[in-house]
Amino acid sequence: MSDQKILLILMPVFWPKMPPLGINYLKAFADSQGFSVQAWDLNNRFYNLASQDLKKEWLISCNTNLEENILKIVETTHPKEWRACLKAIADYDAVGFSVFKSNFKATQEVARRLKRLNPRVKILFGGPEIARRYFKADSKFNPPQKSPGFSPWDEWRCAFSAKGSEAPDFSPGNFTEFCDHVIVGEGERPFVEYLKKKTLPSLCAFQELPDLENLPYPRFDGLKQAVYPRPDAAALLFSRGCPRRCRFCSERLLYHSFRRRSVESLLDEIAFHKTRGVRYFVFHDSMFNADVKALNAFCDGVIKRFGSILWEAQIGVQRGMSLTLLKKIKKSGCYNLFIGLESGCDKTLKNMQKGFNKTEALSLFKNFKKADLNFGVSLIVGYPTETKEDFAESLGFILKNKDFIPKVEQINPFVPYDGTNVCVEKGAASYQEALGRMEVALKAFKEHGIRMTNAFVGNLIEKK
Ligand code: B12
Ligand code: SF4
Repeated sequence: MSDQKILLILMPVFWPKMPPLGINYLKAFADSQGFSVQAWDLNNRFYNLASQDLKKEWLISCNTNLEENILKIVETTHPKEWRACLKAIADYDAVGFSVFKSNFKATQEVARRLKRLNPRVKILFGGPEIARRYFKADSKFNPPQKSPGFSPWDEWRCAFSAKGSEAPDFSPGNFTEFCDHVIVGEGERPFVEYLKKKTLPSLCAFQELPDLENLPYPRFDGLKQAVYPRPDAAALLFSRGCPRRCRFCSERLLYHSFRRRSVESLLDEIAFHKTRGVRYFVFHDSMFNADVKALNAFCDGVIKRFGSILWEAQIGVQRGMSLTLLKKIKKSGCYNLFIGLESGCDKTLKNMQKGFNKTEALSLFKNFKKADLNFGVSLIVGYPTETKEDFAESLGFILKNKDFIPKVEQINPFVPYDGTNVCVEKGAASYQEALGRMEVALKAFKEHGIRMTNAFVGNLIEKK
């Protein structure tokens, strides 16, 4: 048991529709180790207080303007609530923030204020934006060189400058002013180490649990599902990481190793959610079918224990996805799958290191149709090696096979992500050209009656 008061926070702006997994997984793990910590979803709390117009803005991804101003907006529209909230946070001994690109600005600002209100409070930063900044500085981290009087910020900067790269940009302000410990990647181990020792190195990177077999799942103590806009839905994780190494992918950078939970534990979690009125199960795995055998066992387990449940997930084109398995997936209640196709051109697929070709993709899509499974594909246009001819081939593949591709779920121009290793070749499409290709594709999809998910069209393009 810790004698410290510990709080985990998710600041706005973030997707507000379901309880977030990050802080709640950390809480569940800490609880299982005998510690008592609180998890506050301030994103949801202030989303619920927002006006209808602001709520609409909240749902727009990459809404840079909102991301930069959200704290000001919250303070202006709900000053009393915000002041009380800040005061309550400052009363904790340690506060861990879950940091995404979309809440980075607000998180930094709150952390800075907390340090002013209570200089003794320890502040921890973890989450995907921290991982991105780690890779931005250097994908191969050098052990910090310690000398007396070194601050964590110096250690951090020194480690990166030793590699000749820039220190991560935590501007404005000095990092040490407001953050004591930075956790890159999976948080459970370093967080519990902090609870046990009341300290940590200034930077902990990729200290992963050896396996997730019986990883305690979030119980959302006392939290009513009704406070979320989708009260009948819950997010779940079967696995963390991805065994594939697609060049452009930022997901594969979040965890070093691919691990998954036991089927039994996942089924128990589903049973637990059913008692809370949850009907829709949304898997947040990077690649839900990375372990095809486990997927098979999951479907068998669902059918045996519940008959069927309503579920959706993101999968890859993968060998072993037999028609028998697809029919089982359907029988277990799957209502939608999101497939990372990315291109219909073999050269581009190879350059992306996707691990399959278009013939394999098409054969899987045809079997989806036979199994009556609903799905959509995601596409990237203007990948750095994609020539005009490659783009035409990719688009042609979608149009020719529209009877087997029910929906384009997501389409975006290629955007490089820190830490990924995309090779830019001579003659590569510029971002402007990529945007142009997206317009051409959208027009063609419309003309050919191909369905699209509007919210995911160009959703990685920064809105100013
Ligand atoms: C499902 C998902 C969505 C869903 C639902 C969002 C949701 N409610 O989570 C939807 C489709 C809506 C979505 C939308 C977007 N998403 Co999204 N999404 C995901 C995905 C696949 C899973 C999120 C999840 O539940 N993870 C599981 C939990 C357990 O992991 P976690 O939160 O990272 O927490 C762990 C660690 O990070 C760490 N940790 C986290 N916080 C803290 C705090 C402390 C103190 C410590 C010690 C540790 C720690 O420990 C936790 C447990 O191990 C992730 C990628 C991924 N595989 O995680 C992307 C991801 C979060 N999305 C991302 C992005 C960019 C977006 C979009 C902007 C665009 C898009 N099209 O994807 C929009 C933005 C929406 C919005 N307005 O906020 C990026 C964020 C990058 C960044 N630098 O912030 C990610 C990381 C994908 C990626 N690799 O680039 N997304
Ligand atoms: S299969 Fe998907 S999650 Fe895995 S590396 Fe490729 S793009 Fe990333």
